[in-house]
Amino acid sequence: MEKKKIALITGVTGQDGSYLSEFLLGKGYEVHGVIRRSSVDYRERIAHLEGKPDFHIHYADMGDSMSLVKLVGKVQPTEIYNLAAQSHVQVSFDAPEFTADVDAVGVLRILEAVRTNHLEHHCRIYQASTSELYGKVEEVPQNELTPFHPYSPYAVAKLYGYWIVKEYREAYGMYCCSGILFNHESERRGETFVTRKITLAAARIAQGKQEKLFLGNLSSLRDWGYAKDYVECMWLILQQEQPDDFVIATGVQHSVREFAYLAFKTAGMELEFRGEGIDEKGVCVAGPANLVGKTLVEVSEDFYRPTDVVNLLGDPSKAKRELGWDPQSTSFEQLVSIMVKHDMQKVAADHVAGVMRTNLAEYLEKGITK
Ligand code: NAP
Ligand code: G4F
Repeated sequence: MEKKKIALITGVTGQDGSYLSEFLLGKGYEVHGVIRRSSVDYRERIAHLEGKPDFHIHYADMGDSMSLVKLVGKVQPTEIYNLAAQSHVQVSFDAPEFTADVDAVGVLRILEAVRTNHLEHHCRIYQASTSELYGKVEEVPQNELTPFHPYSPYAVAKLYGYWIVKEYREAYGMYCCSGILFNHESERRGETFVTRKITLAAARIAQGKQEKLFLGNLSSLRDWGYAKDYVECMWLILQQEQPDDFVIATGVQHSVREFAYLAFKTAGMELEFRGEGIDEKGVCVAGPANLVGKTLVEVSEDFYRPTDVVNLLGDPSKAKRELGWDPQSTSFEQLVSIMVKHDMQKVAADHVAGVMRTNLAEYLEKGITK
């Protein structure tokens, strides 16, 4: 009988960690997730998995080598998916040292935990690399050979992660790979990333629980895919004969403005964008009578970054060819629709906690939440 595959997932409470756990459980894996100790247990995304016989969670921290060494020794994983990170680009400007510790040195800690436990030839490692590595892009679209030009403390930290994985592959013959993933979103996306911030705001505004949405650079371009589709690639990358790095993207690009337009339209409000730069506004031109003529989207300097990555478009040809992965299985329009429909229901169900939500909306409006 084939030995059961054992996956260790760091960042299991995150968007990708939760989808990947579901995916691997479906494939018959024993799944072990790493959570960090906090005074409030935030496990909303994996609550439905707890109690399943093949799903286990453990405390450890990417900043604490000892916890990682002990955990890898205890679990004896056959595959590690290193998804844990301080993953917010704007936050990395406020907390660059923490970001470097978790997103750069954290990767090294995982690799060394595997070596310390003498698992380097038994355990395959997936590293969550990112399109942010291309940063101030040197060509469009970006593929596996495009030069990197990181453009935030987050991207610089992730660049170390990318290179240390490559180094351990060559120096020690380890099976470790990077997935260079472009932005992927979902109804589980953190609420301060631009897509989720927009879909939640559109839902709240449609239901009279928020007046306005403040955003930063509306012209920024992204290649947005659906997170549920992308976790399959993480797994496929570790099933190849030889370890290698892959760009995972849809190959389709849209602006933040286009995302907002479609999200508001899906929630029943048509926007017309007027003005430019910091003065640009999204005015409601069709929809509920009480909203027509109102400015629902404004630009705030609070959401501009000291340096911003503005032109990401991935070329997924290699993943398509070698992994047999379909980058178009969820279209941009379907993604926006999934997120808006989910958030319309969530906001409607949240009315019990209405006061709390209204306060959150005020925070969002005043620009406190990035
Ligand atoms: P996410 O939702 O922000 O999840 C990040 C996870 O990392 C959370 O589980 C978080 O735990 C955990 N974490 C943070 N610091 C930690 C620490 N010191 N020790 C242990 N765990 C820690 O991110 P995501 O969107 O799922 O992304 C997953 C990975 O892919 C990240 O590495 C991200 O940088 C990378 N990536 C994401 C995208 C994207 O578009 N989503 C694209 C390319 C690359 P808490 O719940 O306790 O905070
Ligand atoms: O949604 P974002 O914060 O995502 P960003 O910076 O692209 O990072 C995400 O994707 C990366 C992959 O490329 C991951 F590595 C990373 O972990 C994370 O998951 O911002 C997208 C764009 C930016 O250009 C930003 O300036 O949207 C622009 N934007 C405009 N207004 C805004 C806002 N971003 C945020 N978060 N909030 C705004 O109000």
